[in-house]
Amino acid sequence: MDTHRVQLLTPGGAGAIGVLRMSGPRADRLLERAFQPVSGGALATVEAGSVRYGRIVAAGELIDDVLVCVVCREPDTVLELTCHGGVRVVERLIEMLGDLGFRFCADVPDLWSAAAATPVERAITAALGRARTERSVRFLAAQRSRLPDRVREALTLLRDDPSSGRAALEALIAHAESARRLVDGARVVLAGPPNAGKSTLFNRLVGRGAAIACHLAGTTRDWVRADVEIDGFPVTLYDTAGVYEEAEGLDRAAIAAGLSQLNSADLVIAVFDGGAGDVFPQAQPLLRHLPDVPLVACLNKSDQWDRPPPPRIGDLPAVSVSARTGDGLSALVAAVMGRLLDRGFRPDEPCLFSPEHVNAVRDALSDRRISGKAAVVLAETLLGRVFT
Ligand SMILES: Nc1nc2c(ncn2[C@@H]2O[C@H](COP(=O)(O)OP(=O)(O)OP(=O)(O)O)[C@@H](O)[C@H]2O)c(=O)[nH]1
Ligand SMILES: [Mg+2]
Repeated sequence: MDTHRVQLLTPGGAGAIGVLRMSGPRADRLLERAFQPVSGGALATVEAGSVRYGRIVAAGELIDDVLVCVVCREPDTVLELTCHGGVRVVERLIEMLGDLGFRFCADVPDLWSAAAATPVERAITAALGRARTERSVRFLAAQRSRLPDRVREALTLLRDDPSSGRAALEALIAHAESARRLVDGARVVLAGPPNAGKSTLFNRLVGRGAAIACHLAGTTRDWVRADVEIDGFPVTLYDTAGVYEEAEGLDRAAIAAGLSQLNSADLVIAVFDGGAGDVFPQAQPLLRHLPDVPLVACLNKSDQWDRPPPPRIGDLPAVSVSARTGDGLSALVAAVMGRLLDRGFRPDEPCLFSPEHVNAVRDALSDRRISGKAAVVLAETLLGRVFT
């Protein structure tokens, strides 16, 4: 019988996690034979929209730690199982689900409609498929259970009580940038004068010798990139050539290539040699080229200092580190997180993160015609097109 189906919503082996979608009248009861919840009751008693964390165990073998979301129970029971993304793990789960009575089928779009997923739900599931860290997955799992309802509530409120509806929509986009970074990762660029220790710091943050570090100034030419996890946060980290004014020829080209990365950065970590006398003059060539992006300044080589330099560069507060020994790294990570995530951002609170949705809400809220009844109609039409 083909009444119970499983589909793989994520590309094989491309993300840190995999998402399997199961549907059928007794999908929850079938999965229960292999799912051991760590907390909470049986899947059949779980409210639609809720998530359970637990283990998949088959014939005494632990296959994976997973999140199971009961997406809906009408017109069919639909479950989403979020597992680790390795090819073998996903294959093993599909095989196990086959033993339980789920037929594997490859046509994904059909399932989207079966679950009547809204664009918001689709955005969350798609993001789960490319999430790189557990922290991102946890954020998305929380959104999966709360965001669609909160969007629906805000739209209803907008019709009945426009000013409360506006406030509810504003709350949904208040921390959208933080959420986007947590979902899709942040671009963080290391920049500064030659020989300041950028490549050494890059290697320490990456956890391996990905960039060449050397006592000779001008070692880094082409910028180097690595995907890393910093405090559970997905980051694409760039190491760039040292910036100085008198550079010519190849050196100048290398500096220009590195500086071009700054324009699209979410954050720049400016690295200086804290032991090389007054830091302010050595900071000038970089500061002159710095676009308007958040900055964390760092005074490196603290293991060499006889006397600590002032913890500022001009007006800019700076964190002391030793890329060589790792001293001060946790303070640097805290400063980085403080710039990548807004102070008020709560990962378990509903928050829109997809730029398309955030822009639709911004457009609706900023439309000049928003006042009185016309506003309600306009906002509802605009938002309805995107969210329902
Ligand atoms: N004592 C000490 N030396 C360091 C530290 N960080 C880097 N160095 C040394 O400083 C020199 C330059 O380090 P790099 O990491 O290559 O510096 P860079 O900023 O990438 O240099 P360019 O690529 O030339 O711009 C090397 O000899 C490193 O071993 C540190 O924290 N303490
Ligand atoms: Mg370098």
